[in-house]
Amino acid sequence: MGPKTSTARVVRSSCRGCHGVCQVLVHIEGDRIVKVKGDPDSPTSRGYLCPKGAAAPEILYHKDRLTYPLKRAGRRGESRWERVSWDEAISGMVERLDRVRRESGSEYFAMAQGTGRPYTEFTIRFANAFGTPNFVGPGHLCYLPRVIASNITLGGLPIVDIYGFGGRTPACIMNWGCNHTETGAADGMCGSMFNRALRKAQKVIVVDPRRIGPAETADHWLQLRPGSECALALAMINVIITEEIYDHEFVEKYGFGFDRLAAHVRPFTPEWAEPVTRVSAFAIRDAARTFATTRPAGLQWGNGIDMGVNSFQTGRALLILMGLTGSIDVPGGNVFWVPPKEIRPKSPLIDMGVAGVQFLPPEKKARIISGDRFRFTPGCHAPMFWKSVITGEPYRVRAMWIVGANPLLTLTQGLTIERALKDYMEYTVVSDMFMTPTAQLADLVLPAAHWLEQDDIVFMHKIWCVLTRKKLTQIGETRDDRDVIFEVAHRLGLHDAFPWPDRYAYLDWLCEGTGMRFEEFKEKDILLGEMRYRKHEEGGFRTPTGKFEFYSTIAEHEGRPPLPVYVEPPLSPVSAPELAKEYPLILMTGSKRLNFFHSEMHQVGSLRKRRPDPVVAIHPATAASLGILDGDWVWVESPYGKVKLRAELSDRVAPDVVDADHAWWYPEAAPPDYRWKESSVNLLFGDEHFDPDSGAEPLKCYLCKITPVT
Ligand SMILES: Nc1nc2c(c(=O)[nH]1)N[C@H]1C(S)=C(S)[C@@H](COP(=O)(O)OP(=O)(O)OC[C@H]3O[C@@H](n4cnc5c(=O)[nH]c(N)nc54)[C@H](O)[C@@H]3O)O[C@H]1N2
Ligand SMILES: Nc1nc2c(c(=O)[nH]1)N[C@H]1C(S)=C(S)[C@@H](COP(=O)(O)OP(=O)(O)OC[C@H]3O[C@@H](n4cnc5c(=O)[nH]c(N)nc54)[C@H](O)[C@@H]3O)O[C@H]1N2
Ligand code: SF4
Ligand SMILES: [Mo]
Repeated sequence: MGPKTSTARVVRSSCRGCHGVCQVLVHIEGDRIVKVKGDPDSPTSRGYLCPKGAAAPEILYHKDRLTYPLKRAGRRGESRWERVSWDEAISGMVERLDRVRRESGSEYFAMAQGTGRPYTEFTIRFANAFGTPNFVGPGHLCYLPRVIASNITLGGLPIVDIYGFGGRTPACIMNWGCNHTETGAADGMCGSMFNRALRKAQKVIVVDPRRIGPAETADHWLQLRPGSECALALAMINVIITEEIYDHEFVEKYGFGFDRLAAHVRPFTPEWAEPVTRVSAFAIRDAARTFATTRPAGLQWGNGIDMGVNSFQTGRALLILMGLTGSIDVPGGNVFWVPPKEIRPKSPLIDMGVAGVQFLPPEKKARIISGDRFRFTPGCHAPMFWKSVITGEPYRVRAMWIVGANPLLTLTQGLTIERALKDYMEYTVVSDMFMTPTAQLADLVLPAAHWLEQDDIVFMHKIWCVLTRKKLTQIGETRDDRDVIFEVAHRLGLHDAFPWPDRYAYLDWLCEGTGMRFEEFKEKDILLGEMRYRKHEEGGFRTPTGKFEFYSTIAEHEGRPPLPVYVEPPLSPVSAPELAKEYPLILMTGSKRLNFFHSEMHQVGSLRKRRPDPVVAIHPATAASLGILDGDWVWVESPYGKVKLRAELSDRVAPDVVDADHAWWYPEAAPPDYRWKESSVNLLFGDEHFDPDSGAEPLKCYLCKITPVT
């Protein structure tokens, strides 16, 4: 770094290295961003900064950043590109999309996105305005199972009250299939604030097949068999009802269908659950008692429950635990944050059905590729979508726009996706900050702005506050995705859905209630909502009965089980004992790592240094029996594929469970492949097992075998 100049300054902003609720201080010298630090005065994150946040300048200025639009020059996937102007890029795109719309109909265009990002409401808005129901993303295996279960049960997704505006944080925290120590700012809260709440709690229960950080000091660590969590939850419900340690007042006043629940769970005793979950009946009883009697209690859940064939029902069972213990919307329980009322909610212009469940209207449902196979899932089920591009059934989409996703790596069926993009899709646009194996198969690649290049009002998770983000620099010709979406929408004549002249007018409109334009509002840094608890005491819950539905009337109406039932994972030692003889290990994948964000940041030196290779954690005894030493390269093989990772001997997993990193590619290797097929664990999954409600896939409970690479 050069000497400090007189133009050195520090600007407050908010990080977006992950789902982003950490406020940061950005150090700028001249026109160069030199450092990002945590903001000690931030009420959301209190100075916390993870390595991804600290690496922001390194990412921003990375030599591999895409800095101007690229048009395919050679054959598709040949990695020959020609630089074009933005005007040429967008004109070409508009012409193609318009042609597809005129010739075939708007559903022949698909919009794809990865995880939730700052522009999410715009990609969905664009798809809706264009008229396509085919919105494709990873939601079916991330977050959506929990969102749907929550909407159906109590009209919205409750969040653990770790910030404690009602004067207290939870006395008991049950941390279930979630690892905030590594995942930082997921689900609208900062991981370090979650850890602080854990330290303050009298009792901590961790439910995780791995001995994660918080399990070390927890009062109860239930090391369940991956995929068996619904059975465990049912047994806890059984204990809490049988021993009458539930919150009678909440159940009687605000609950619906309690008696039917009580009858339903009678057979699901801890003794029933013990062989299913591998957690002793004693430990289940003990933890259930702690959770029900140490109030207020908060239940923090995560991806551990999203990736199974039973995810929706598991979500329902966990919500029932929250309801039984009267934790809903009480200080220190599981609450609904109240965002600042001066800010308009960002709206994706989506069709909302009963109780906030996003049922598509019949005419759209009739046109969506995935039909109504997964009753509760909005958008198009990704695995069905990619398959349809190859088979042409029920029809073949002709063009797509992938904004911020790397589906070759992060979804299953990467080889199908590769073929679909390479050989069948007529026209693909990818917007990204970097070239990726997916972007290499596009016809047009658009360079996206990094968060240090974005002006924004930040409230993806609609929590208790709104943050501001500031555009502090400009690298090459990168553009904010939302500006590009605006321009494409306007040129396609979609003015009804995009009535603002540009995105800044939209930002002004969002903060109109503050009496400020965005330029002024930007300087506020943060705006807090005014928290109110027990909102159901006035208005009830947003469900058909107005109650907390232990018994789901919506599920019943849709012909789905109205009370949670346990379903064994399709590939497990129990359901597939013959297969398990050849593939004896239970495979968990995608436990997130602090230094990467899915397939992102593998090209960032300071982050890659912390984990240079993809890793699979194996119990030392198992490794010894296989002749594997710590650090050896090994093959991880399922009936569907085989990938190479490095063994890490770890007694954090059970002897027959292994835990493999997901979304690995080697940005330093040659394009267009970057050796992505070598180590991407998502190549190990078949395409026949889905949760019938949410469409989720069993990415955290599969079968594999491991052999040394010789
Ligand atoms: N086996 C297994 N697979 C998993 C998981 C697992 O646990 N196990 N986890 C799943 C989960 S939870 C999710 S959400 C998905 C994530 O799936 P994805 O969202 O596809 O994953 P990423 O690698 O984060 O992002 C893809 C691309 O977005 C680009 N990007 C980042 N920010 C921006 C931006 O602002 N604009 C644009 N245009 N591009 C941007 C990145 O450079 C990257 O190339 O993966 C899922 N895949
Ligand atoms: N550093 C970093 N942060 C991230 C991300 C990232 O890629 N990197 N991704 C972001 C995204 S999109 C998301 S969705 C969140 C996810 O955040 P988390 O929910 O914390 O994600 P995971 O690490 O996938 O899974 C959490 C835990 O589930 C456990 N688990 C696996 N199988 C089972 C099971 O069968 N039952 C139970 N009870 N537990 C199980 C795993 O051992 C793991 O400890 O993180 C976000 N934050
Ligand atoms: S946890 Fe997420 S928001 Fe916070 S510093 Fe890290 S990357 Fe940024
Ligand atoms: Mo996710």
